[in-house]
Amino acid sequence: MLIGLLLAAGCAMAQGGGPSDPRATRETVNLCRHLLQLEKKGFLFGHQDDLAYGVNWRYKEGGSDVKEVTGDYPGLYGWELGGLEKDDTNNIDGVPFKKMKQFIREGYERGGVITISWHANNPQTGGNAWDTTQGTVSSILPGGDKHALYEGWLDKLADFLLSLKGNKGEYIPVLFRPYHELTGNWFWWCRNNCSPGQFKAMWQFMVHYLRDVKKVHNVLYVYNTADFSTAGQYLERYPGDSLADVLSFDAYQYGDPQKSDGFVKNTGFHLSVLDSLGAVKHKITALAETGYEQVPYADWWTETLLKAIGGHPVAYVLVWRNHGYNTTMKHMHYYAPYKGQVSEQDFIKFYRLDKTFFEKDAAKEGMYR
Ligand code: BMA
Repeated sequence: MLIGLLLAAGCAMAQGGGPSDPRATRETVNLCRHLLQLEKKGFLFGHQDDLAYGVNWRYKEGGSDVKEVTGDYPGLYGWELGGLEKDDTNNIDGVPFKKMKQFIREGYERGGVITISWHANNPQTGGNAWDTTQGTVSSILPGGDKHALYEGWLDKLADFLLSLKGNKGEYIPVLFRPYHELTGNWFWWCRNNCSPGQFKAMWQFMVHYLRDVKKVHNVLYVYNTADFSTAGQYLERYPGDSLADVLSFDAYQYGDPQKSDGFVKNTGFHLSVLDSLGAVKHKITALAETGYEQVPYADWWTETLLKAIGGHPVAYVLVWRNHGYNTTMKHMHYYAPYKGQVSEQDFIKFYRLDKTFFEKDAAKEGMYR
């Protein structure tokens, strides 16, 4: 039995396509393989904070704007850990961590997939994730004066990840997307705040600490950039194939897609770079965050987003959260339609396509089997 398992694992490694963690749990290995397979047929549709709140509701049993429109939940759920490092009860967007864990379990048990981001505070200054004080990354590296503090944050992260268990006691696999949009200039881990070497060292330490010290083996690591212009630039801060499982980027629609095809063209270009890198490295590819705030163009789903994705083999596409009216921003902040929203009908069309996998399709696929 053991020899059989070892041979199977060896075989997966030889063919490529297995997770970067040689000790990944069975469900994590299966999820990794399935996502790679899925890319040939279509992609999971994801939504941030889907089960917690929507444009016109908050914490309602069974609530989901996506489900209200399509009759089905998204195939992928995005959750956010900002605030966990401070032992806050709620995350930075007001989601209680206790509830988040329940939502994660519910989505997983129905067959959905989980991805997690982390807008962690600036460990050097105590400011928020958008505090770009120079020197922060070097301060948390081994030997840095905030290293011990940061290790404590990783302890909390590990506790969270290891607390996610399914009905049979198995760990729930998570697509973890730390240090996201790393080619931007707006977070403390971004390109303008550290050298490629420092970024890689930070990533290497995190994975080593979670895997080897904390024994976290239910994670697929998502490498995630903002804009980039060449494959070389995309990979400049890539930590290595043994430390990442998904190649992804974030891209949003701004302006009117009927006047400019910039989003379709740029996203298509970025995806073509990921296609070739993914094929060579046997890595999953994804559009990890996207959307058009308030979706004011009625046909955005099939006429813009779908065209941007084109024939590119992406495993998932996630749109950001349906906050509703945002008092800080002083406008409506949402990315998925709700009942009565102008793009509702087009979203239903998008839902019905063979290549979009919402939760019922994901469950049929059996992402963890
Ligand atoms: C941003 C906005 C913010 C939010 C942050 C982290 O895009 O949605 O309101 O706090 O993401 O989720």
